[in-house]
Amino acid sequence: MATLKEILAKKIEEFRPRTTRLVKEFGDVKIGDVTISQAIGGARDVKCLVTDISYLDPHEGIRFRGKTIPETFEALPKAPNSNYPTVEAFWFFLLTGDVPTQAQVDEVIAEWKTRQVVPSYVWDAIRGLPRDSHPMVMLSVGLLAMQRDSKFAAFYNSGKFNKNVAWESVYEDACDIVARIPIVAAFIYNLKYRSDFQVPIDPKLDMGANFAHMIGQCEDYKDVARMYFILHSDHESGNVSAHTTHLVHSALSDPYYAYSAGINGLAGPLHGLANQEVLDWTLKFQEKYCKDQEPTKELVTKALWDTLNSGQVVPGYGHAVLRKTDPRYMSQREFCLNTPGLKDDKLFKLVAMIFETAPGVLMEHGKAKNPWPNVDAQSGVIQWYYGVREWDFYTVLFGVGRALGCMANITWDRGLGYAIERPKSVTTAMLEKWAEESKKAASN
Ligand code: CMX
Repeated sequence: MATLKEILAKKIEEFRPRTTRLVKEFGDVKIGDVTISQAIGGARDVKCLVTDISYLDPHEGIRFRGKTIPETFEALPKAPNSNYPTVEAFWFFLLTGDVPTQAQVDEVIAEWKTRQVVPSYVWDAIRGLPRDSHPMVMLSVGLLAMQRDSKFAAFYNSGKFNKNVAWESVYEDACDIVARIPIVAAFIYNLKYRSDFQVPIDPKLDMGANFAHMIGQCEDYKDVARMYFILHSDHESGNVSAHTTHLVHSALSDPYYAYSAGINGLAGPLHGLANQEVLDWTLKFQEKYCKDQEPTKELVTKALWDTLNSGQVVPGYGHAVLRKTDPRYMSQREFCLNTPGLKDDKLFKLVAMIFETAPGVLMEHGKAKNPWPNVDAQSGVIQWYYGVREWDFYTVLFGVGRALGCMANITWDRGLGYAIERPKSVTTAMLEKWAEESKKAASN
């Protein structure tokens, strides 16, 4: 049986001529124009990134390797006694586009075990931070501390660096990072919230199950972890965490530098930190409005307007690309509705009420192009229900999942030899000149 790396090597070899031909023969073909509002407004919709790992359609939502979320869950081999695939099966699929056999999944699980040794100086680096540092700072520092192990950096410094095979050492780092990041995340959780009660990995368990085990969670949480990491893995290339990772790696900074930077972007409240903000908003709402009464749509409406009128965003709603409810939201909602206990949970019911109310309020407010919920509007309530109530940790969970997409993408970036990223900037005076010229041309 060919290993994952051998399968990947064959796929990259086969794929390369497609990229080379596009650049060589069709390099001048235009795929879009850039407007002044795109240049000033965060490059929204500018088509200048390429990935085949996932694609985000504004109306349909995400497809991983051509498959929707339900199709992905359906197609992949499942974890033992579970309706969900293992993260390892998903990793194989994300990297190659092939649905792995059970034997191939078992091989990835076994291989990750060999990579799960985190050097003790990583723990020292994290322990050296003030205990009230944000867990995303701890994750970013933990990743950077592991950089000493980078096989890509070692290859670059070996004097034998060769562009054609550079992807192989990125792949090695990528596998090390995805295998180790849940262990680092569990360490941070136990350090911060369980009085440094550290639990060793259980070599019998797959990644999701092992994460549940390490943070002292119940049997049912194993599926929560698997589902959560898969859903948060990838959202095409333009989001801040994926794009940052791609950008930093394009300078041939190794995967540790690149993903530590990606994590720093994920920590922004308009991106991954929104999951912590959603929980914070919802609990503050309960505290302020529902001490002596049950929540109602009228109270939720009032709280939403209070947020908007104070100039803040409603966390968990809106998206730069999506123009409908995020299927990652729906997938988690379905999980809640199918989980006895959770479907009748007070907080879940409140989140469902916000889902019924917020889009109307945002439409009336008239600013957000997409008034529908994104992934972050639903994820915290599941963690809360299972007892992971330290909501400043939620973005770390996002970061564990996002590692899969970012690492798969930069492995392919090197495989296809993507160039250092370097868009061109212009000055405001240039924009004003072009604006005047276009006005004149229109009036002639
Ligand atoms: N609440 C209030 N206002 C919102 C809003 C929301 N949820 N979503 C968008 N808007 C506002 C924007 O702030 C912007 O206002 P200004 O014109 O004053 O700058 C206006 O509506 C237009 O924005 P947009 O084009 O609809 O959205 P953007 O592409 O600029 O931003 C996003 C997208 C996600 C940052 C934005 O919708 C937002 O801030 N949402 C809340 C935070 C959040 O949930 N982020 C998580 C996204 C998913 C993820 O990455 O994890």
